[in-house]
Amino acid sequence: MLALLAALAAGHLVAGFISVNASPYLAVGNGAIDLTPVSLKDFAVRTFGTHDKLVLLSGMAVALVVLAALAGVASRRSPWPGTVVIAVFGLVGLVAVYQRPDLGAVALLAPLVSLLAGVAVFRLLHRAARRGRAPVASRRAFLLTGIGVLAGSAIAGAGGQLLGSTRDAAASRRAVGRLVPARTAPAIPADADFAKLGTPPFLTPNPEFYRVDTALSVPQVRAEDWSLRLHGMVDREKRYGYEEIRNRPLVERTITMTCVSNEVGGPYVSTANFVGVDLAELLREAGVRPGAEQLFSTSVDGWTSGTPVATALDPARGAMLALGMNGEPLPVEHGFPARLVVPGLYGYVSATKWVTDLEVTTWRARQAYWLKRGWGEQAPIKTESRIDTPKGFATVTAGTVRVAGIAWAQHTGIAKVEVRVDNGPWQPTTLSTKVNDDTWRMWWAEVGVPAGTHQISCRATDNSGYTQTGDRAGTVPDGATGRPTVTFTAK
Ligand SMILES: Nc1nc2c(c(=O)[nH]1)N[C@H]1C(S)=C(S)[C@@H](COP(=O)(O)O)O[C@H]1N2
Ligand SMILES: [Mo]
Repeated sequence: MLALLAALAAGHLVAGFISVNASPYLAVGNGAIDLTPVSLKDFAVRTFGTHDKLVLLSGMAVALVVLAALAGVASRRSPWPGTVVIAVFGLVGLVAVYQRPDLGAVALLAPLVSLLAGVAVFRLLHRAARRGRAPVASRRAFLLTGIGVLAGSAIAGAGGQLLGSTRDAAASRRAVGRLVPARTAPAIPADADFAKLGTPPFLTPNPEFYRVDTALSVPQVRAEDWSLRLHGMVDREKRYGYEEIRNRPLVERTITMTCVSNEVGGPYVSTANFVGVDLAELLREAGVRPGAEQLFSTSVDGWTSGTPVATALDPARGAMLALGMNGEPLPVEHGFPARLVVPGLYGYVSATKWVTDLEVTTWRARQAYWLKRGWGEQAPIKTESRIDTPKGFATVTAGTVRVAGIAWAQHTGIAKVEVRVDNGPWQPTTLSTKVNDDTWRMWWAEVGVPAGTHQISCRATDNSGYTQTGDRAGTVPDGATGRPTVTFTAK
């Protein structure tokens, strides 16, 4: 177990000079995420929510420690079982780092050093444990070597962490300063939410904005190192730097983002003022060739997404290359220095964070990350609603009960929301003041409820006349449907 610790710490130290993602432990975790079948990923998100990554890392730690302990026991006589096990761990780390699209060959040094350090330390400890005939002498030698290994590992691990953090994006983000839009979004009216009646606030504060991505360690990209390449089926290939983009006239738009993994009633929906440039403008500068279908975007960590070119080009859509969010540069976990935001499309087909490459292409030529894993190619956000008050299994006073929540139908707009108690008649609700059709709408109502246990459900109707279906569907392949229902008790 000590040799394992030494191996991981040595790898982490070397990764500190190259990239945290070269750290063998993180690389193996990231590899595991990419290999996870959709059903298991869905289960993990459902069960552990945003703690899914912590659960994965802890699970890996437990598995490694158990295997290392068994290998140690098996090595009582000969050092070979332990040597082989630690070398196999090292090889797994090498493969995981090799597979990463964002790391060059130099990054292989981290798992390589990890492997060598693991084997060397294990042999050293093994020899110390068996030195001399007297058990006391060997115990003392082992203890001293063990303490040395422990101290060395702590220093190496902390050193790697420190080195890695000096290369992180936080300082670069602070240096960006204020991003001043030439065209600001209209101010949010006071009655755009019913926060006092139990809905979320209209704009989601950045720390509360939902977060979904496959990155175990948040990609650290400094604005000064960032560039965006625009190529493929275009007349003129382009490359933009951060200053070039930020010095263009910036626009600000209020947009509600939604994740396709959001279950009915789920939390993966949030709203922000995004600041950036029109994606359509960049595409027009490059000159999109006829026959182009897909805007294939790639993140610095290799994650990919495919957006219909027609949607990205539509001036009425307002697709953005965003640099800022709610008056600040994008938080690092939301894609600093730059990301895509396309109103009306689920995030996995539109919202690439840490975006560095845009390729104009066809659907046949390229398959994006989640498309390869069984999710849909086309994924407009479905008209949905959520009940925020009362909470599930709450106890309220019988009589008049206040119900409040949100509804969204991005790019179409919400026309009305209705509620009903048990299987009673649908009743109207009061809608908040509209901000724009790309954002959620809040609603509230008062309903009469006698004492007892009841269910409240709601349904939204959008501006196309469509009323959200009561048919339940899961999130795979293109978004959940069904009516949100809350069970509560009136006394
Ligand atoms: N690089 C990268 N970008 C990504 C993802 C990802 O896994 N990696 N996930 C997408 C998904 S599924 C969603 S719903 C949105 C979430 O954006 P947020 O975390 O800022 O809310 O980002 C999208 N962009
Ligand atoms: Mo998502």
